[in-house]
Amino acid sequence: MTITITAFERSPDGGRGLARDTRVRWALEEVGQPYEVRPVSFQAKKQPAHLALHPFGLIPTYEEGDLALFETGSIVLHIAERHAGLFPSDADARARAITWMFAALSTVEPPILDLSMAKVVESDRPWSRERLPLVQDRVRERLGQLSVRLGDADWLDGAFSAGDLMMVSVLLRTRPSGILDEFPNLAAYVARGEARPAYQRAFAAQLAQNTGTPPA
Ligand code: GTB
Repeated sequence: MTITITAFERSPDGGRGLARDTRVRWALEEVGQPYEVRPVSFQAKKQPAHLALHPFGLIPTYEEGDLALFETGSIVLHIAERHAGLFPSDADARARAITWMFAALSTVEPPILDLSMAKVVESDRPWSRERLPLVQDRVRERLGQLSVRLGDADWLDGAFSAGDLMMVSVLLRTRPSGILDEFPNLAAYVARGEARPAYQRAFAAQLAQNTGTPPA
C-alpha cells in the first residue's frame, strides 16, 4: 500500500532538515518503506482538505490506505510497530524505546520549542532580552540531564531505536543556538544519528524538495 506523507511545499528552514517531516522520512528510510510526499503550501494547510487529515492544520501527516495519522510521535510509533528496524524484539526493551520517544517529545522538545519561539517570534518584545537567558537555561538543564544519562554510550538504551530517532531529531534543533555543542557527548550522539544512511537519504530527499533539485 502506498504511503503518502505531507511536508511543507517550501520549508522555512530552506531544507536544513528541521521541519518535522524529516523524522518521518527518516523512520521510513530506516525500515525500508518507500513513500510519496504531497507538498502542502501555507495556505493549503488551513483549507478543509488538509484539516480533514490534520485538525491543527500542520505537517506532517501520514496516509496508508484508509489509515490517516497526524503527530510525528504517533506516526513514528506506527511505522516502528509495523516494520522491523526501529524497535527491539524484547518487550521490555521496546517499552523503554517508547519511553524515550515520549521523553523526547514531552520532556526535551518543549523547552527547545520555547527557545525557538523566544528567538523567532518574541524577539521584538520589550521583555524578550530578559527572558531569553531563562529559556536557554531550561534547555541547558534538560540537555545536561540527558548528557549524564547517555554518558559514553552510543545510543540511549542499547541498539539504535525509534527512541534515538526521535531524540536526535529533537536535539538537532538546538544546534543553531550553540547549546548542543556545550555537551560534547550529545553533539556526538546527534552526529551518529545524522551519519546513518537512512538519515542521509531522508535529509537529501527533503533538501531536494526544498531547493527544487533532485537528490544526487
Ligand atoms: N506535534 C506536532 C508533530 O509532532 O507532528 C507538531 C507539528 C508541527 O508543529 N508542524 C509544523 C507546522 O506545520 C512544521 S514542523 N507548522 C506550520 C504552522 O504552524 O502553520 C515545525 C518547524 C517549522 C519550521 C522549522 N524551521 O524552519 O526551522 C522547524 C520546525
